[in-house]
Amino acid sequence: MRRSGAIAPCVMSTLHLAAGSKCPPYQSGMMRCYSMKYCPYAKRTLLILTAKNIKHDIVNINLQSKPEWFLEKNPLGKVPTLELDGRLMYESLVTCDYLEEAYPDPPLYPRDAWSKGQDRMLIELWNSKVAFILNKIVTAGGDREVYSQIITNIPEGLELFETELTKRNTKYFGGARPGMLDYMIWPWGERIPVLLLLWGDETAISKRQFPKLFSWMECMKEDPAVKALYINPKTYVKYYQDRPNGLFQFDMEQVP
Ligand SMILES: N[C@@H](CCC(=O)N[C@@H](CS)C(=O)NCC(=O)O)C(=O)O
Repeated sequence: MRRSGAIAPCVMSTLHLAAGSKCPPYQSGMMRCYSMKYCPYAKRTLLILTAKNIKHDIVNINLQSKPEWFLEKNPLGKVPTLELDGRLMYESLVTCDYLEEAYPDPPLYPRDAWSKGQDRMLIELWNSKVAFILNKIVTAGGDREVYSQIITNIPEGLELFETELTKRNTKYFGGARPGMLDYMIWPWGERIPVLLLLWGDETAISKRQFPKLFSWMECMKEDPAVKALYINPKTYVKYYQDRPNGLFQFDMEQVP
């Protein structure tokens, strides 16, 4: 079974390209991912490309000023979008399932059909019970009222995953190694420590409440694909704090 090494199989990554730019030349046979550095959905696809060691390039898109050529590739104008020899595919879960089928090594879903269905179901559960809410909180732009209304809903979602990890009694949802479910939910796991820094609310989501999930987060940070794409909490905080002022710092360096 092949696992990704420490070096990400990304051969090129552009600054975020805006309207009026030219699409970088496409190299025949190369998988390309149109992305945005701070998009959790695009991160899903990048995690799978990296975990499966699929050689790819990344063309980053300025989502505030989308290039005309990008809208021709994806009428929804959203990242992630995959391109392979003139063919295009979008929607994070669709692209990740495609990558799993087209590049089966290492397998990221359980073999058993029922277990695979369960993992897919849990991804959907995370989408609506955790990801959706977390997206709202981190983009609340300092509005404490919005924050306090939404924060009460997150523990209910996280509780389901704490229980699931307890039931599975494994390091990762995928067992001894991260699987598709781990990678699909990680982009929001990476943002949980951001809440504390953004809102200074230590009690909102704590290790005491969610011991299994917190230890899962620590283990995820050791995974080579996660490490290669990791963005630290301080960098997210800077990105999210500037956003409400109309400053989208897509290209900023990581905050040390
Ligand atoms: N359901 C989509 C969501 C993707 C998405 O919303 N991406 C955001 C960036 S995080 C985007 O491209 N937004 C641009 C827009 O909506 O105009 C997926 O899973 O891929």
